[in-house]
Amino acid sequence: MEIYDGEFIRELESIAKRVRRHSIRMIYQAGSGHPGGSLSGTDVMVALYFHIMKHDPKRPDWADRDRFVLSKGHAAPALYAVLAESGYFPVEELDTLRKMGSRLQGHPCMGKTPGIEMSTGSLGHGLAAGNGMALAAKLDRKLYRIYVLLGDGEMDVGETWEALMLASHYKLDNVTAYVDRNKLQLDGPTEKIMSLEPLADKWKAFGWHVIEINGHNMKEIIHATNEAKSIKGKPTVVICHTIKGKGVSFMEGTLNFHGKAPNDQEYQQAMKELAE
Ligand SMILES: Cc1ncc(C[n+]2csc(CCOP(=O)(O)OP(=O)(O)O)c2C)c(N)n1
Repeated sequence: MEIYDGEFIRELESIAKRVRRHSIRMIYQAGSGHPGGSLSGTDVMVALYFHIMKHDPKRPDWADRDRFVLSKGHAAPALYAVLAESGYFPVEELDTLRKMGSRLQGHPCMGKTPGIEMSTGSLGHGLAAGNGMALAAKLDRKLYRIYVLLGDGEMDVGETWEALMLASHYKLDNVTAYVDRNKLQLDGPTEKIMSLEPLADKWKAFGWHVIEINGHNMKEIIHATNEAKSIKGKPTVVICHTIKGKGVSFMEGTLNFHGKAPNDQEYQQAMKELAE
């Protein structure tokens, strides 16, 4: 049975391209930001907001909505672009990224920006926050689900491992974590700075159901999430193999654009590559 063929997947891919263009334009105009991790996490966020999640941009505080936490908060441009494309606020507002008085600060701020569920940016807290939301859902007998996107470098933060233990201890099967496994962090490869492998075995040992996918393949993201929804009694992690800077040739697989805006020439080239 293949219900995700053709048009539907192409539409998601086209939204993802648009989101990538927004991210690059926003960072270029702001003169600062994190292109690499925004581009690698884009496809998961697009699949979540444009297919998987139950949410209503007109009612960001709807009690039964699914919740998304961008634990790797520096990828905020991609999340803002996804929220704007969904209808949480005008697309034109994206051009105010990192400006004084803007609702779109360098890292997500709850209560300030419609659709932002948790303030993040200081790495390591997102999964713990998502666990809290998931426990609340269980206590209130609500069916909403929690989705959390983590960076792989972010997993160096100890609090993440406490959150892994807590989620399985409390059988939080309403939590799905995604690890943006682009194998690069701020200033080097993850395996050189603080090796994570065997990463899947570690999540398993902490009591999680583990799925590994190509994190740029919409079908795989959707199938993995459907599998996660069917798993009872334990949380699921989807380890998403990705490419830092995905979609812009000279940003792909490099540390150079972890936290640096493109210059004029790089911006023109990137937009050319991301054109429809
Ligand atoms: C607690 C904390 N320490 C350091 C930083 C600075 N910082 C921002 S992004 C980053 C690297 C994160 O790597 P990863 O999670 O792999 O991000 P990605 O490659 O997906 O962008 C660091 C160290 C931070 N934001 N928070």
